[in-house]
Amino acid sequence: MKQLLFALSFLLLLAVPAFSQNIVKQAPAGFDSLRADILHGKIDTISYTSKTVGTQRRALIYTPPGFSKKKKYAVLYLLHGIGGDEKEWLNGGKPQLILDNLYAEHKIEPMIVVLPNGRAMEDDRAIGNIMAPDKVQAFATFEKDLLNDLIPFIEKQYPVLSDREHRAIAGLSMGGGQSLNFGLGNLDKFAWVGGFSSAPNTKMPEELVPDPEAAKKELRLLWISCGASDRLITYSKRTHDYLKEKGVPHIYYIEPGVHDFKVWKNGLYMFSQLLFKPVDTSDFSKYVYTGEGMPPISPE
Ligand code: FER
Repeated sequence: MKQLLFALSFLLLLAVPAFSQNIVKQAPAGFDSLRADILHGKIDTISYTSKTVGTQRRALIYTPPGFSKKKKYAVLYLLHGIGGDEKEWLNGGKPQLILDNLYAEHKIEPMIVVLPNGRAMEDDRAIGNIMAPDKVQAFATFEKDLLNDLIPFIEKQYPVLSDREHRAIAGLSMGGGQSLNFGLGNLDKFAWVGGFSSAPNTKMPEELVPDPEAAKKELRLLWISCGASDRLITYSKRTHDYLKEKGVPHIYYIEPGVHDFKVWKNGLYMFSQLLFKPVDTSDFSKYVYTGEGMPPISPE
């Protein structure tokens, strides 16, 4: 009996590393540190005419290391939360360092990242009562600004591939809700969609994905992640539950954490590595958090 137990625990010891090798890991320490020994992308501020709002509107744009006007790039539209503006990711998330480091390790495809201001109204600053109804409404209005004003501007001014297969949208919180709403609502425009800690502006699942068969056919990647201790997790969970019921492939990644940039930066780190590459949906089950601080969550 003792021998049997010994043999069994030995087998188990062998099995644990083999199992965890199949799990996609979170961002390692240093993923967001400035490295002096590598090439860096560039951040510029752009200004575009918005017919939707009737103003000139600002956005930031990150062009990757080695950017050349002679090449053509895929584009990721990366959206901020309710308390932020086009600079929120830059101030809180250091996306340029995360991406620079991933390029240095050949882990991502070349892409331009556009950081818009997702509050489409005349005064789009994150001041006063950020929860005021007109300000919240402006996050929905941004769908028109994005599709009719910003995307055409980017495609005119930058060397980008303009088909849906080369256009992604992702965001944090209000921007996560926007990404799910706009991405899934415009499958002819976006093949890659990600919501990090998506907010209550996320449409109800039946409205978000009224035609699961179309979503299955058109989406290359649908990413939904959230911190396990974020009180907004219900919006990700209800979306995941519906998608699972309807058999729409997606990654549902729950990690320890709250409603903050630790989760969003890791979301960008993991999501960006999947973009604009062949996708095997059978790999989606490898996105399970297995580190300390949380019991493993079944991908079911
Ligand atoms: C809300 C709670 C949170 C809400 C929006 C948020 C519009 C957004 C949070 C964020 O973007 O960080 O009730 O309603």
